[in-house]
Amino acid sequence: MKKPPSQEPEEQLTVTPPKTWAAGVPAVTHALEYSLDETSVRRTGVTLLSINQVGGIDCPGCAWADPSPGHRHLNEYCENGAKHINDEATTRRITADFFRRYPVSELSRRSDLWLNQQGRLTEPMIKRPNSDHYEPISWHDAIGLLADELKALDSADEAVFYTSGRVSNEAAFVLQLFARAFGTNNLPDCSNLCHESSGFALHETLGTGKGTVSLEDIHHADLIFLVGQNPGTNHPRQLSALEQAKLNGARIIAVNTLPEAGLLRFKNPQKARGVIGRGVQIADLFLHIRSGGDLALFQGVNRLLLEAEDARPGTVLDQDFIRANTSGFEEFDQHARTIAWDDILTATGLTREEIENVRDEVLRSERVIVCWAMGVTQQRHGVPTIREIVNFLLLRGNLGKAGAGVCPVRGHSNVQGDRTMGVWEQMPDSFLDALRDEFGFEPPRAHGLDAVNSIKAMREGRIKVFLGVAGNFVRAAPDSEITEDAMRQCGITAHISTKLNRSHTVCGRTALILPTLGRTEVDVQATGKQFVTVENSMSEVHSSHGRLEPASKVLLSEVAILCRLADRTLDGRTAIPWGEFEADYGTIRDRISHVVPGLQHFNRRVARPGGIRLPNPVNEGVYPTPVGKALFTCNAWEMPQVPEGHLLLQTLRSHDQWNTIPYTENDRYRGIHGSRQVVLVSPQDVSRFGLSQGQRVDLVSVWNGTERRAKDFEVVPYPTTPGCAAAYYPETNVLLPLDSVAESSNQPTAKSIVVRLEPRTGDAV
Ligand SMILES: Nc1nc2c(c(=O)[nH]1)N[C@H]1C(S)=C(S)[C@@H](COP(=O)(O)OP(=O)(O)OC[C@H]3O[C@@H](n4cnc5c(=O)[nH]c(N)nc54)[C@H](O)[C@@H]3O)O[C@H]1N2
Ligand SMILES: Nc1nc2c(c(=O)[nH]1)N[C@H]1C(S)=C(S)[C@@H](COP(=O)(O)OP(=O)(O)OC[C@H]3O[C@@H](n4cnc5c(=O)[nH]c(N)nc54)[C@H](O)[C@@H]3O)O[C@H]1N2
Ligand code: SF4
Ligand SMILES: [Mo]
Repeated sequence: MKKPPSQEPEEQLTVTPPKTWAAGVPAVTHALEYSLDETSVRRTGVTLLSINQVGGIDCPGCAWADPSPGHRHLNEYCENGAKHINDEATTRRITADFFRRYPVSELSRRSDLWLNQQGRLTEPMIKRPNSDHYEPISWHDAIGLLADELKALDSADEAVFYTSGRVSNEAAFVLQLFARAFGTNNLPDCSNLCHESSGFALHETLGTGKGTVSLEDIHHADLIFLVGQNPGTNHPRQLSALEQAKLNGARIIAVNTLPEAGLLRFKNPQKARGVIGRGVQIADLFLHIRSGGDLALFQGVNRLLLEAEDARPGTVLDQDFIRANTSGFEEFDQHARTIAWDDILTATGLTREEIENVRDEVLRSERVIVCWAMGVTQQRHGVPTIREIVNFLLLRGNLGKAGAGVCPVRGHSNVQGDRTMGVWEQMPDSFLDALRDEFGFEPPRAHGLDAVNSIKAMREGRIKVFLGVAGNFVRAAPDSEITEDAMRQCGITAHISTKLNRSHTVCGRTALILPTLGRTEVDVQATGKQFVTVENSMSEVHSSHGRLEPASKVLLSEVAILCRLADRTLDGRTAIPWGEFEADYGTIRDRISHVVPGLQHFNRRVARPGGIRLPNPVNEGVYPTPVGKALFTCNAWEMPQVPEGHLLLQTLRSHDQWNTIPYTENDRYRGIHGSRQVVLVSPQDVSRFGLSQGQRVDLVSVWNGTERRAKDFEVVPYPTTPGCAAAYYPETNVLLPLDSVAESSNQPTAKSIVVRLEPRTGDAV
């Protein structure tokens, strides 16, 4: 067993020029270095070779899709996939001794990196009221205690069940079934913080919340937009798909506030030309946009397309498509022509010529795909921006045909599947009716609490029980200090987790750690070895089979913990066969077949190599909106108000982290090493504010007369758009006000925080 470090790392910041290409050999070497540091050679080999293979382990990293079964490489994973797998497969262990040694008060001051480095959790632990230590507890007592707390509530709505997209379909289905049979829709999830804006906008305009494209579509598109996403770091195998598209003649337009390495050039480590050659240029056009300017950009492009149609009627817009499949074109057309060019140019920071170049690329392309991620969704105008992207695609009939469509690029490996399984605080009545018919109980109909509203309810003392599954709520949520206070108001906080994180150290009066199997591990139940299923960003549902020996013999699977908890809490109040579900996950899938449209005969169909592709009605030419057509919309925006002397800060991921968990202090592609306490500022702003490289500053966010502070960051001059700054999440979540949310979706605006930089000497800039 490897020994974890006992001290926090003490490195110095060094800065080198940002990289201009992604992946290639250094990426592979780097992944192996990380693997071998964390695990043994044998465990590394076993896990890596089975990642993303038919009958193997689904990568627990991002939700990017796998090539079809006949087209997979022997190494069908990226550098970061290898890191995520090995972070779970580590041979380091946390035992009861660890918790005897470290009081919770000390653990709560440790860094996220250090907590994660301590290794896998191995046995259930409890922190009792008035104690500062976790101590061991049996599974029977731990689950019984949580069940008793739930049963003692005055209302089921005093409980909250948070989950991340790391859990399987089976665990997600069981979780939501339990919550609803118990009587609440309080099912906040990481999607509330991630692609909620996409779901809202797509539902409203297309009648379905999911992306419409497949990998094949990406390969055969003529033009692909990458808007507000960093594929080199966050979806590295997307670069292989983009490479393929380029070899087939596609053009790519990247829109970002940062010139990310993966947007510029890709060296594919699986191909000789990627190892020794210059690789493939990714973006043909790079638009260095101002933060939040994407809505204005697409409005500008749309207006130019309408004017091009005026000049050459019948040649630009797909009039037949618009007539047959859409509604609201006339209003949209009128509105689009009223938007002032000056406003578009100010909001985007681009020149008119750059936007005209986009129009020209579009006019040359029959099949267009727009991909986007957090740069778009985590904005005040995230929902209208995506609606405008839909307007853009509808104008030329770029939906419901091969090589075209919408591609919200999902984060967690099963975040889309969790929603399909009913993990959402606002599931429609059709789903709740199906649950009722299948299981014979009446699910609650009132919408539950999402992530932001859960924090508000906890703060007000309205939540007594918090159960977190597979995430790190305290660090993922905005306004860290407020969120931590809110958690401490709960009577009991419990977490089903694989590794130690900050949420375990910010406790209710009582706290439970319920350690669980990871996706890489063999899961044996009463009827034998089990597998689970997940759904990727392209609506493909397939199986994942754990291969490794569990980190401890004591671990239970997520499904087992949830089924036992449900059984003990509901005391036979429903006829749901929790024991059968735990013994044989196939019986859960049978019931999913009856509840979730598109998954009929789930067990039989998922056994096929490649699994099941869920139908998307848009690809059948069906738009299940209230009017039965895709909707054009008129979208208004206001410029974010950034007072003089302030910047718009985005909080983002480094190359070496998985969400709330940094793996190291480095961000290789951006040339930052040895520290995450950095703020990236454009050279223009560095000189405008009289700052210098390496200067220490506090970041102070201002919001409705209140201030929040993140202390002691070093300034790094970086080619971000002037007026915009960037710093890492979760260290800067303390700056993100709980009330600063996207319109309609209530998603925190993690890419748009108004800040000023205050030199540590105390003089404000
Ligand atoms: N290695 C690794 N992979 C991951 C994750 C991880 O933490 N580590 N997390 C997973 C998860 S859950 C998710 S949701 C995804 C996230 O994937 P991304 O969305 O790629 O992640 P972020 O780091 O948040 O980066 C957002 C990008 O948007 C850009 N941006 C910011 N503001 C704007 C803007 O106003 N306009 C435009 N056009 N661009 C802007 C930023 O410069 C950055 O390139 O990644 C998934 N994959
Ligand atoms: N400021 C800011 N905040 C953000 C974002 C941002 O860009 N900026 N991004 C948001 C986004 S997109 C997301 S998705 C959220 C992510 O938020 P979460 O999904 O809540 O956070 P993670 O960091 O993925 O959770 C890590 C923990 O999951 C547990 N875990 C890992 N694997 C397993 C498993 O197999 N089973 C179980 N039971 N537990 C497991 C481990 O204990 C680990 O410590 O953060 C959001 N918050
Ligand atoms: S691209 Fe995403 S799913 Fe694929 S191997 Fe990398 S992290 Fe895993
Ligand atoms: Mo996410």
